[in-house]
Amino acid sequence: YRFILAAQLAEPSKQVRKIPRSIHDISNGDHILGFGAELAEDHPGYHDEEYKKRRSYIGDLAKLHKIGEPIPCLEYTDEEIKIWGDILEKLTQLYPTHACKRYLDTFQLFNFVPDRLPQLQELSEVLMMRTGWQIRPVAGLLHPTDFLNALAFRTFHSTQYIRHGSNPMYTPEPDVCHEILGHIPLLADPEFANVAQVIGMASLGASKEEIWHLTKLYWYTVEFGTVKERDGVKAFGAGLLSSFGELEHMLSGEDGYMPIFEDLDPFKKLPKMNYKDGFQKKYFLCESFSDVASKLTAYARSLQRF
Ligand code: NLE
Ligand code: FE2
Repeated sequence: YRFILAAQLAEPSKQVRKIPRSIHDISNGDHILGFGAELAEDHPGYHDEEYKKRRSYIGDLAKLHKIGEPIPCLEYTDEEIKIWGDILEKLTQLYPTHACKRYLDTFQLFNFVPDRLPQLQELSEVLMMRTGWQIRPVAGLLHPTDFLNALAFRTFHSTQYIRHGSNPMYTPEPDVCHEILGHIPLLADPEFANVAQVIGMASLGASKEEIWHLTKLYWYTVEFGTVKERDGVKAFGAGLLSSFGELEHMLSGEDGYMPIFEDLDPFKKLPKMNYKDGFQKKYFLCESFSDVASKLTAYARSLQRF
């Protein structure tokens, strides 16, 4: 996957992108990276024609979606609901000991149950009421510029297909379980929701280098961030909170090596992101939730866009 991403991130031409003035100026279909229609050979769903068909169908629906219209309801199959239910059950066993307090608080707002895979539309309505955020469906991993820019308009791009059933404990790419269990709860937290918007605002009109740095900051916090709490290290990153394999690994080093924890300095050069090689080897650790918020805000403000 990493190869595909690297190739696609090397911008095809030096075209200058217009700075979006509203969410309507951002396309959810023009710049989909990797994972999209074509699955790489090492993807668990590569040999599964049914799976590929289902994903394209769901992805095509996302491309047709217009801002302001309700997100289409998907009728999930029993197989898909079972994957969701298994993941939810495993994760809810780990959350009390592995998830940060803020997440535990917002998670319970949603009353997720194993036998029903929630619809993005109803989750978007909850977010709209609580923090003014909306969800927009997307076919796959969006180019970082579009993805980050949309955060400025309190819009979160979310996939709607589910991961392949052969490896429910971990997937390298976003899927609907990652979005719903990883991202949506914390977007209902007013402080977190504001910080996410601030990252987005900093990305409007940002140079390629600035976008890269913001993407890494996003990656090491919103996706894989950890925070100190009285009884130990807890996860607030969505990539951890949606993967019971990685969530366990974060604390136990299950698969043979203990991860390293490092303090986050948003002004320092951050390590290369690891999309492909499984669990992260290093996590960035923050003192508290408000420490994360003030660090990200300080960096975003330093770009002087707002
Ligand atoms: N590894 C995560 C999971 O299995 O849910 C997804 C990460 C997406 C960046
Ligand atoms: Fe994510």
